[in-house]
Amino acid sequence: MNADVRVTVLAGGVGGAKLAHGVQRTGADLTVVVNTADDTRLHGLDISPDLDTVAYTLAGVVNPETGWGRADESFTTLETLRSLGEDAWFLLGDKDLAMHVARTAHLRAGATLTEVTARLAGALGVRARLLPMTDDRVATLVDTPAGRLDFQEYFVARRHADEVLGLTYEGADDAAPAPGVLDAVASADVVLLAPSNPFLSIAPILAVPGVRDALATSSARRVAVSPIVGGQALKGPAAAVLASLGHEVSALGVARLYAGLVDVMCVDERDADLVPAIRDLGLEVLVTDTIMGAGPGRERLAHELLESA
Ligand code: FO1
Repeated sequence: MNADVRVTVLAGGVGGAKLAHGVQRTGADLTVVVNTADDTRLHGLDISPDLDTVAYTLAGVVNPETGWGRADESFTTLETLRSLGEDAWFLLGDKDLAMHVARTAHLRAGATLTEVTARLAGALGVRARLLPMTDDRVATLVDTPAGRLDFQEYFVARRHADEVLGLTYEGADDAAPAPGVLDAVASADVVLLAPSNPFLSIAPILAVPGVRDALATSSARRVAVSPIVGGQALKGPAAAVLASLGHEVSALGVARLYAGLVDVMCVDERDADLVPAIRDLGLEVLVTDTIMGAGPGRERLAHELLESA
């Protein structure tokens, strides 16, 4: 019904995937620009967790309990790796491993991440454009009291329990936006900043040279959805990271980060009291139920965001 409305979603993992799924269900012409600074290499394989989370979600094959990985998964290969003495701490299912094997093979043969992503997402049946933020290597490094950690070491191996003292998006300054990314931000009708972690998911995308400017000067209506509801993160360490980096843990704290980059801040009904302060930042505010459950809830939120735009 909205096939002529071009919507670009800036997304990290699970929250970004759910919102993109909602937009897909509205029938809009969807492009998703995905964080790749969580990417890692394990067992010799190139793993792009956020790209895969979005692809699996849009294809309808994601594990509904975790929001990442595949549904109806088995772990025979991982268990066998462990029996061979390998340190297999990152849960890679057998079906999921096939994705990493194929990605790694194509990258080693000289394909770009953009090309491999289009090919694999297409094979899964995804019709939306799925774009990595860059084809270059960018890595989020997390400074903690235990030292500097690779992202997945911080996030999965140590269960994001360490205090975050600082973040570095290594390689970002020298990275180029992937083909299509700047155009998707500059010339969409609507750009949505998903309720993903502002520092761990959205900031790495904005750190790729050109992306922040493209968003700031885009002709699109730009709407950000707060990942903080009632002072708590919807998922993961967003609240802890905001607090430890000195930001207010609220939708207002998130709005301060995005002021100047978006037109509209979408906050949950529980945060309606923050509306005047967010308006004072020069932002319009959409107040609604931002909790996305399964498909219908995602589509409802996407409809409201597109209507407000
Ligand atoms: N998250 C976890 O908490 N534990 C895991 O073992 C894990 C494995 C995993 C494998 C493939 C994949 O695509 C994602 C995976 N995730 C896992 C999620 C992922 O590491 C994070 O949610 C994102 O990087 C943060 O956006």
